[in-house]
Amino acid sequence: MAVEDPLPRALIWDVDGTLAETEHHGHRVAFNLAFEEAGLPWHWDETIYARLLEVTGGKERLRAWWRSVDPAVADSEEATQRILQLHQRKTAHYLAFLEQGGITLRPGVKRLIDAARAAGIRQAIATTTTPDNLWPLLGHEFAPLGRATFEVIGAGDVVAAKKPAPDIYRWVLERLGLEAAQCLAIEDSAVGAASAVAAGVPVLVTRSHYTVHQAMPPVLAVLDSLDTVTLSDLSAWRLAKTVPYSVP
Ligand code: XBP
Ligand code: MG
Repeated sequence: MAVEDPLPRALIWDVDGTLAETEHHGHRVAFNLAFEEAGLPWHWDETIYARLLEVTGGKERLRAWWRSVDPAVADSEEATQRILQLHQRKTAHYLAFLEQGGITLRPGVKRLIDAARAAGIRQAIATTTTPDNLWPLLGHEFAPLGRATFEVIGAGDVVAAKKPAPDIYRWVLERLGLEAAQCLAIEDSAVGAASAVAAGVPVLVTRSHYTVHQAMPPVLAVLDSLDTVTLSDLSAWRLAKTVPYSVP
């Protein structure tokens, strides 16, 4: 289907790395605190974490790590329980960082959302992160509307197959009642962009701390920040790249 309107009907936002730089001083440090607390000799430095980010979802990331260090135990019931406990503690540490105001929106995000809203463009979220991680960020950074800034929020385990599977984008599209080509996804990573592309949603990439060197799938544009992006830019990119985005 050709893109008919130059402006998208909805923006679908990724969270980690896109709305905010949450991984490096946020999730990664929170995982390491949970490991220390549990007496585990694990530490995810920047190099290890960059590789682990290929696996989306914290629980899934823990399982992938466990398989690499102790494959005989990693898929046991005991490991499953341990992963749930570690993930709960990691979430608590991450929430503490958010409450302390240590994680804020990336440049240009709020301005673009405000401009889009003023132009009647709907806002949604498609993320693999745990919903609890969202509420303090949205409450602080999008006050006074808070989470109501986003009409549809698809997060965490609402779909079984996380990014790069298209499921979370399909879940959000269904609730928006829009077709993929009518929307624009904003992502920071190759796995996130692949998820949107697989659902047929055109993508704008704003690269983040861990994704600057990643090779991206076919997207409208790859930027280092949304700082100077305008609604006219969004229209121009969408019109220039009509052909690859037929609905699968
Ligand atoms: C990024 C992720 C998340 C976070 C951790 O998701 O992979 O898993 O690293 O979140 P996105 P949880 O970029 O799609 O927002 O530990 O809560 O799963
Ligand atoms: Mg991301």
